[in-house]
Amino acid sequence: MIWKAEYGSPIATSAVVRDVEKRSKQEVLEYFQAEDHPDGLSFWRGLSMQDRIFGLGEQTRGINKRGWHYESYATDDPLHTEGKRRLYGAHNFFIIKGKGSEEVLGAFFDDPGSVVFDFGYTRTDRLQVVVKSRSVTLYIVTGSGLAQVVSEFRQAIGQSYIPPLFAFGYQQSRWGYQREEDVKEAVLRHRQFSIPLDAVYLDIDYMERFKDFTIDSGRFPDMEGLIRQLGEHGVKLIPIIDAGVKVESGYRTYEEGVERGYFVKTREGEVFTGGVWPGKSHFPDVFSSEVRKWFGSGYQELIQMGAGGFWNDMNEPSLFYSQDGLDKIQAKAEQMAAHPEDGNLFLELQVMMQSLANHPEDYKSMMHCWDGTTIEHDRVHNLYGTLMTKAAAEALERYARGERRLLFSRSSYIGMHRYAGLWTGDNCSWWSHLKLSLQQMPSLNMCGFLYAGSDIGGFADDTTEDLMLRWLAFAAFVPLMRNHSALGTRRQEIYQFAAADAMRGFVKLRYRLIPYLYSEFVKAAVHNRMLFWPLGFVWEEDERALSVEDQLMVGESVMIAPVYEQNAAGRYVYLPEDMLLMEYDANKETLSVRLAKQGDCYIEIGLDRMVFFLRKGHLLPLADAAQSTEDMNRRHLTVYGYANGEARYSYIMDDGISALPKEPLERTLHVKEQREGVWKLWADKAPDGSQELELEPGELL
Ligand code: MIG
Repeated sequence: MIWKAEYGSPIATSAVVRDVEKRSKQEVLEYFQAEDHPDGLSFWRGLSMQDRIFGLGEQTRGINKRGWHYESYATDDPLHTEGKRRLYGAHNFFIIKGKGSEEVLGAFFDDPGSVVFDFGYTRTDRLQVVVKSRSVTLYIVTGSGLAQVVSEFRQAIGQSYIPPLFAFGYQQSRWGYQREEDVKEAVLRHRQFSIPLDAVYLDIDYMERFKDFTIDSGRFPDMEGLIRQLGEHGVKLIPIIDAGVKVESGYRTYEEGVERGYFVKTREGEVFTGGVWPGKSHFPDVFSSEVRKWFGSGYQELIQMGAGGFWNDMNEPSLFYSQDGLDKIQAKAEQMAAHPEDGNLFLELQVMMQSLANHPEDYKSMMHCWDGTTIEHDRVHNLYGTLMTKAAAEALERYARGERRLLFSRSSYIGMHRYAGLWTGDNCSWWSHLKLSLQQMPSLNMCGFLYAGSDIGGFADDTTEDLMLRWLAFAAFVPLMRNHSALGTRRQEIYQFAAADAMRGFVKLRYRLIPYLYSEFVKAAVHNRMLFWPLGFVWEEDERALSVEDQLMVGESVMIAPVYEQNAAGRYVYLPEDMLLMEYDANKETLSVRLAKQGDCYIEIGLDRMVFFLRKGHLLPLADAAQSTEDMNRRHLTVYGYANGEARYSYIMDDGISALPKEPLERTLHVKEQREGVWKLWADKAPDGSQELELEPGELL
């Protein structure tokens, strides 16, 4: 059941696309007390000891969000430590699950300004949400179970973005590929080392002085040729686009934007200037559909050259500085120079420097024109990245000839999940961030974001070989499997490491998993389900399962339990039921299986091993490894099953690139064997019109 109540004058964010019944505020009182608060409109309710809270999409901390306070205010903060409260996205949906058979409650606070979620932080027995603007559409979702509440919500916000098949392949990126040769070399070395690869990325250095929609012809003399050449290796090229447009006379995007009044303005009606990578920059006012169309047309050239898609960066929007902020700092520095005896001035200057970026005053001085109405940026801050990405998605629809292309963004609001994915921004090469990535995936799925992933190996700081191995083993199950790292950090392409063989082994396992991952992904999108499930969402009556923070179900058949601690020789795993333990040896590229009993067990997992589990009664189709998705044979499958009697699996096989029909091609893998135990079977017959992919009798393991 889903319904809504409105407070103040809510903003139409387009997060929800289905008609939802509107009820009176009175009815909300059963779930939340609404009252005035110095910081906004407050909604609170008591928390019992047993209440668990899930959701909030891209945020810090665990799967159970209880015990901390979070804020939705999209922020470019590259240090995602435990004490942080804001990341790049704003995903205001959460679920409260009480003990036992109590009703499960979901709530979506639909407002694009600042919203604070105090989940038992100020008072451990209280949950409080404060909406700064005092205007919000509150959606109440109720149901008897966690999974049911999620799918009710997901239905209301519309079907998630489904990227092309190649987006499920392995992808290589590095802030530091500065020239065409760097890109070619990366691809070539993957091929030389037989490391499967489907995409390589361009970071800001391909542009001419960081100008959107330009190509530095010195460093990339023949972009179209490069894209063609990479294509011959089965590799797509994915360029970055930033939100800020460089102020430079003669630069077309700048000139046009100024001339037509397409940039964000100040309160005084001047064009707003903020400093980002290109130096002084203006920001396209993507709240207007006309501006989106114009900004989107900038993507056209690269789309037509054959770029595989785009990643939209810096769209919180991130501001390094504003002129105003710089002026104040300069004045303070001069004051300090004049009064060297006053140590306080130094501290004041230091504080000013530290708060120069993404300054609240700057966001307050930016103004948008939305459907003819002028609106302060701060009021709608969390929608900026979403609308920039909408411009790109609309451009892909116009120019990509009905093909699906890859698109993901750094900043997002619920609603963007319908046309793009996201990556979780600037993590670090820390073990804690491997765990964070695992915990973010199900939370993102609850909010509609299925196509997501974190920078493998970590973006900032130097990675280590063991971290890379463990991260790849986990990311083999993550839709966006991209190795990305920052300028100046240790190189972390797989071929840089002595353990390259084992790393390649994990990537090959990923390719074997693609038929399963793609099927589970498409079904999750079409049927409004999650791809990553915390165990408690599947075994809701199991109190132990409900508190597991470091294992996930991936789709219907597989449970993963990644190792995320340095020097660990293995880990404890909780099995809610008997399962088939599958152990992959990344050096030998072999899978072995054994039965694992319900309960807790310690499992040794060497650095070159990945252990995962197959649920009883479910099937796991695996392909043969391939160098790219283009080379994959998705009809030739090896199917693992742990069951007693018949089993079915609904398998998705389309061309992976054309726009998906509403009902994608689902075929059934049907195991008719009645033998008890663990099967390994083969399917390689084309379904010739029938909806079943026949399985050949296999071996009993
Ligand atoms: O201020 O384009 O999150 O992935 O490599 C840094 C350079 C700007 C931030 C992105 C990161 C990217 C980097 N960008």
